[in-house]
Amino acid sequence: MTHDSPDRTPLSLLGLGAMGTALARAWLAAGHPVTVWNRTPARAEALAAEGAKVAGTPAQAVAANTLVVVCLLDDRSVGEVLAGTDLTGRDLVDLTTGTPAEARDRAAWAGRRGARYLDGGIMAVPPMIGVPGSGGYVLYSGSPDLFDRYRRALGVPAGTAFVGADPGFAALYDVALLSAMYGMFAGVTHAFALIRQEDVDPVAFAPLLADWLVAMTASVQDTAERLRGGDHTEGVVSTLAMQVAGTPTFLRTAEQQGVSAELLRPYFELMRRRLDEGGGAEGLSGLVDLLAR
Ligand code: FVH
Repeated sequence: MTHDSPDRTPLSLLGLGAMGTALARAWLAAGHPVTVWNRTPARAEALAAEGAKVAGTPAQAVAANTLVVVCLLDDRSVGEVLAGTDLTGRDLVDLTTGTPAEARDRAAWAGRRGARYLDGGIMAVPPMIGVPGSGGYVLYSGSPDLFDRYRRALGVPAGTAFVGADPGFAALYDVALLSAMYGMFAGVTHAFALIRQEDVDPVAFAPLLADWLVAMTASVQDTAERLRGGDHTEGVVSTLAMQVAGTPTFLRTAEQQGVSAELLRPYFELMRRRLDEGGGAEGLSGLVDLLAR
């Protein structure tokens, strides 16, 4: 295959939930021969009409192609679905969300069955799949050879980012990114709750909130630099002592607005603990070490 020729690597895809279906559609649209299997066969019907071959069993799907992609509910369902299949010589790409430990175990499990393994963490929702410029991408870790071999095919549904030979890293990065997202969602929930008791239009408030969050993202890089350098006081402008002193205002405001502080309180308690341990001159990066003990 030359660099310019289209990549039409045939593949099998097991799991046709919302994400699996979107993946199958993207590969079919790009001209890849796709064999699909799903526990509930009806979910394969529309794809068959779009050109997919439908396998009757997981074993048949695995036998059909060297490249085997699974996108199932969880790691347990991956084990169940692949249990009766012959993975010898197969290149297994697992796009099912799981923990780093599950990914490492699954990689070893696949290796004992004669397969090479690449784990994937999908940073996209189904409508972003197969849409150039959507911003969606998939984190990959595990066999670098496998990633290089299938780089172009894997790049069809979404962008790709290889994050290391340790098969657990894609899941680690995936969960780390999503955990940060939930922290942001928690803050957004509290902010909207605060204004909800008043005559404030949430739609008018939203751009202020979104812009503020974007402005604050600079703190991510600052935190990373301090973690790498090992000095949590380096270049700190807003000290932990100053920030802890301000927390009663946040709690009193919540109380006055009739809003539960249950989302804020755990973070404030962590800040207080670090301050009590002598971290008053630090920024918030010191909380990472406190949490990671
Ligand atoms: N959808 C999303 O927004 C997120 C985006 C980020 C990545 N996640 C992960 O992707 C995996 C698949 O997600 P999904 O959206 O396709 O999930 P569902 O629509 O719920 O489909 C689940 C499929 O798994 C099959 N399945 C479940 N349990 C079993 C089992 N024991 N044996 C065989 N198959 C099983 C299910 O089959 P069926 O119910 O249609 O028969 C679906 O094919 C997932 O890890 C997300 O966390 C998606």
